[in-house]
Amino acid sequence: KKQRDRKQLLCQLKQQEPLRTLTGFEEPFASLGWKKLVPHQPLEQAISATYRTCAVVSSAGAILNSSLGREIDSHDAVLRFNAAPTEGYENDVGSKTTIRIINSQIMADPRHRFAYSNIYKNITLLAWDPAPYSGNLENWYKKPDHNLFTPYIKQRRRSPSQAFYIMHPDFLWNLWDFLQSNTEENVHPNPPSSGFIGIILMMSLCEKLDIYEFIPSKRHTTLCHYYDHYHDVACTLGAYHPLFYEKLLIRRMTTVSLDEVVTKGKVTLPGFSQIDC
Ligand code: NCC
Repeated sequence: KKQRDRKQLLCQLKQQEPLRTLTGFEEPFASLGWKKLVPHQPLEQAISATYRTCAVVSSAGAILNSSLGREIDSHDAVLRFNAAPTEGYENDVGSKTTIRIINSQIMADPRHRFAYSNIYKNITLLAWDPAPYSGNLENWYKKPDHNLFTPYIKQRRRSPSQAFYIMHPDFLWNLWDFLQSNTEENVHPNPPSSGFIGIILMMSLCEKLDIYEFIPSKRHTTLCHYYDHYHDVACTLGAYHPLFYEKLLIRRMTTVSLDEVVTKGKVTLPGFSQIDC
């Protein structure tokens, strides 16, 4: 079977169902009063205009000593993940954060101090939780992987003007389908990583995105995160998440020179608005 080429992959992505967050109009959320709880404007509209340039900053240990901070901050919007800090790491990762994608562990585990930490304030937040494939929302609401619903309600009440969304699980599984439909091997049935979700999110919000240290550079290391001391190669290659396949697929969609990937750890993708199919 012939593999899709770069252009075909980009078009397949652009033409699949667009980004979807919970609106509060779906059950059981509607009956629970979520129509008033969820921000009125959907995420795509809350962001006033499309960004021209965006940076996606992976949390990999390999970004240490990259001195990419200034370049990252020069983008119109910067996406970061989970508990990844900027303070103390500005030279390598920059200091600007526009959007943060958080998994439900961040909201459910008190050690992350979700309600208190400044890294979750004054930015757009998008949370996700691995609902079962094609599971219905009622079952997910009763039994999320980590309870993100209660902290979401609290945060919405505390800070109603903050743009804070929950990813619709169908969107996650569409991404998984995209991954599997372009991978020869069987992809294990776990949702894609926050990194992959973030790249696709930014393709719908930005004209051009630069992705840092998602495809490992020559600085690659077993150090899991640039901000802690834990070593595990699974952080880069994946265990629970199909991260290895995600990286192969993103690499196939980019045009950047080998030198840029290897020395900088940067690859570039066009936003959906720039792709003609
Ligand atoms: O590690 P994590 O991801 O927060 O990293 C964010 C994204 O950066 C990319 N990454 C990270 C480290 C690395 N060495 N290489 C990378 O390419 C990945 O794309 C990753 O998604 C997650 O995806 O949400 C994840 O979250 C952590 C953890 O829950 C949070 O950091 C909060 O502590 C997961 N780790 C565990 O559950 C132990 C991780 O599997 C995935």
